Amino acid sequence: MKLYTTPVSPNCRKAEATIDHLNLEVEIISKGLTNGDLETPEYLQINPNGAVPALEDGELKLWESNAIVQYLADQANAEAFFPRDLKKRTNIVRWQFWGCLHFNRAVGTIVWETVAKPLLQLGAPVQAVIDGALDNFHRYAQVLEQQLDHTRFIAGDSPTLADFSVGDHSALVLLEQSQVPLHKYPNIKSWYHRLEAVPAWEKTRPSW
Ligand SMILES: N[C@@H](CCC(=O)N[C@@H](CS)C(=O)NCC(=O)O)C(=O)O
Repeated sequence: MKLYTTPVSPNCRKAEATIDHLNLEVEIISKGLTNGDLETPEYLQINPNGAVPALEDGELKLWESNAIVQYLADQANAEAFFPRDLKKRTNIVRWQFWGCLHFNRAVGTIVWETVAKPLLQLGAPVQAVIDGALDNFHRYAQVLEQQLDHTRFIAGDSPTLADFSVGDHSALVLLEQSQVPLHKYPNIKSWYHRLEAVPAWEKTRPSW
């Protein structure tokens, strides 16, 4: 298998950490985000969206990071990480959808403005965009905060795909300049730190 990634991308970290966590043999191919690498005809054959991550396994060309990590977990028969039991699995998938559509979208917008844009020299943060995303962040953070009242990770006391998916922005969020108001959500803050201490997650921490 081959995984196409780029440094500092939360979606790519999620896939790389899953590979490491499950001890899978996958060739990692690094692509530039802004140098045209993702727009070549060859790469668009792999991911017509011109985005990373993308996975190749023989004839299969798979894009969308949550689909990729589910595929990887099933390759590894990772019962604790992505159970085949329908109720347990659906719970995890539910959090992945929720992250993608709600929580991570809010978090991603905030850290894009406050961290990624300055880092990539793509212009100054736009406060109105940050404020709009903060409204959504508060709405959905309450849900996660409550979920983490009694468990160390989202779906229980050990990490699952739910944590790798919902927590994929951890490194950016935990930077002081991120402006993500974690002081109001102590469970989420502790959970982000707990996730950062999972060996596979630690190993894939971006270097700035
Ligand atoms: N929903 C997609 C998002 C993929 C995505 O937007 N990746 C970013 C890097 S985090 C990217 O490749 N951006 C380049 C671009 O959109 O031009 C996923 O989960 O894989």
